[in-house]
Amino acid sequence: MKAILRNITTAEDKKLLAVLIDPDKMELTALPSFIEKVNDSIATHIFVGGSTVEDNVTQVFVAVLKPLTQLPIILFPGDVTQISKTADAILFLSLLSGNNPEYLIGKHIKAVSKLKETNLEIIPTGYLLIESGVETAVQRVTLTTPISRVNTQLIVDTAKAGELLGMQLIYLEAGSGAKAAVPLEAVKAVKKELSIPLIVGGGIRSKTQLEATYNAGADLVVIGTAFEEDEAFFDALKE
Ligand code: 1GP
Repeated sequence: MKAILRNITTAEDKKLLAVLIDPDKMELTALPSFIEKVNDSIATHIFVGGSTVEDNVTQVFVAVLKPLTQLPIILFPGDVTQISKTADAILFLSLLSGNNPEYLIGKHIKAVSKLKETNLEIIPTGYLLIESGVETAVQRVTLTTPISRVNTQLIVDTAKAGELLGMQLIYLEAGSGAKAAVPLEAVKAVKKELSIPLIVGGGIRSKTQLEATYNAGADLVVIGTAFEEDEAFFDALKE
């Protein structure tokens, strides 16, 4: 097991927080001051990615970002065009909640030749989109239907199938800017079944919600929108 996955897997009670930066939503000029806030916060990881980033913008973005932080930079790509050599790792995501072969295995095949040219740590990750009230960008781009938020059994079985297929992480996603985050009941039920780390993201906007998500069993929480909208949220989390 390589360093970044080992660090997530062995974190035990240490609750991990990834700040998600979407290169499509942040100007390069705004990056240094934003990263200063990230470095000074409780964040443990930086995720970079988005559903609709223009071709090759991510490479430039990560090259500017890398010297600004000591935190591990993990690609969270919406597409093959978001692979950047300068990052530390990549979540090799398979969208297990949907039936679109392109997002289950198709894009992965296209990524292989690009990944061979990098030293990125590749982390196989089962990605589950959970219904969050409104249509999300992931849903639009992948043309898949999320799992019903009340169908806890299907969420658990899908996550477990991912683990049995050899995924190293499971990511429960409500979608960026989701109105409703992943139900805590689903987080609890999935955590009970899994022996690999659990990532939860989408629609988490307060310290109370963050703590509740950790208490339900998330090992790593991903937050993007709440930081984008109000950088004071970094300080609120420290209090
Ligand atoms: C989206 O889970 C992440 O992929 C983060 O979502 O932007 O709603 O925090 P938010």
